[in-house]
Amino acid sequence: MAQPPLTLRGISLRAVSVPLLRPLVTRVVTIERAPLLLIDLETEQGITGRAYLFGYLPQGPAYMAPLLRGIAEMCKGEALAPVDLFAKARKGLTLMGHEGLSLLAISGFDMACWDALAQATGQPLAVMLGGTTAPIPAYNSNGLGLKTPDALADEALALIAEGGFKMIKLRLGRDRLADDIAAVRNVRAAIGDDVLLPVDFNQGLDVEEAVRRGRALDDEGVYWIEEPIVYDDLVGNARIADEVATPIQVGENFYGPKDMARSLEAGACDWVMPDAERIGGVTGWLRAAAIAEAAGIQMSSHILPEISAHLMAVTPTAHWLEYVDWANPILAEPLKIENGMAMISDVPGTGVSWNEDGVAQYQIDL
Ligand code: SMN
Ligand code: MG
Repeated sequence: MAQPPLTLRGISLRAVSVPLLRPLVTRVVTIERAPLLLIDLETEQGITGRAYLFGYLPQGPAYMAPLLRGIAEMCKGEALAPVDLFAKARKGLTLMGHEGLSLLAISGFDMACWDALAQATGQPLAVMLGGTTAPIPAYNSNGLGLKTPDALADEALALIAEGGFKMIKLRLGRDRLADDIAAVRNVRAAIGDDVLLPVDFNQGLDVEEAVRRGRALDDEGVYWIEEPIVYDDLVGNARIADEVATPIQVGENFYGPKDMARSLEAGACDWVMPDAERIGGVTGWLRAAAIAEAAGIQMSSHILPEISAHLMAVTPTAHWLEYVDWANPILAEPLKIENGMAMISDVPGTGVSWNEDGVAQYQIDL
């Protein structure tokens, strides 16, 4: 029996808190720093797989670290076959539950495993998975938070100019609908008709208000309406998708491919945008991509742009990569953007490796 080329030795973890160039001001939370958990997965053969997890809360990395250590301990000495180790880690955590933090930790472990395996084959992950490193359409999702509507126009133009982007995302959910509409109109007046403008409510509305605001936005030419209400109200989301003409976009809170299947079954969205860190890493993403293909639904990505670019390269219904620059200060080779396209580098693996000076500057206790 042919064996996978690598054996798991262990993992080491560090945490950083990186200041955002443009804070993310949303309806539900303001994020000024990116708390990241950096994973180095060591193998007996000397190859190190790397991935990072976005922690959401300042204490997020510390919540996830013990689970990751436990998974590594469980799989120590095993052949590095990511699909098998994914199943083993899930099984090992069954009594705690497969979703929530368990799945974030499994996803991080899985991403680092695939990175190591792709490095061992000498190929970029996208190529190892059977795709190419052709450029991936990306939108600039930095900034454009809940500022006063007047302050948004200059920022929108700067975001487009940064990488020749053809799409930028605006956060909505001000107290008054009229102020949200003013924000959309100010940005649209600045960027012209050719740049796509999706909006994100970050789960901030109730169903009635989402239908009211969604219908008002139907006349404003927004590209999609993201997470209008709490992510797990499928019935509510289905009503909104029914009553609002603009495509409803959800998925950053899908805990595994099954959540995507349930959401599509319920008619709770028009498009999907899973997050590699919640959908189950590379292993979960590939399964979700098959579900989106079977349903004929466009699939975008949520944050983690470096690994997501490789995944979008093998996603049959690939739509838009979400670009954020949050990890750039701690990455040796940040993802490059040219003419609004993410350029996948030709280095073996996912291309994620650390800028040790940046890590030292922003490291926090774990
Ligand atoms: C978002 C919110 C909070 C953290 C990361 C990203 C946002 C998005 O919903 O889709 O960009
Ligand atoms: Mg969102």
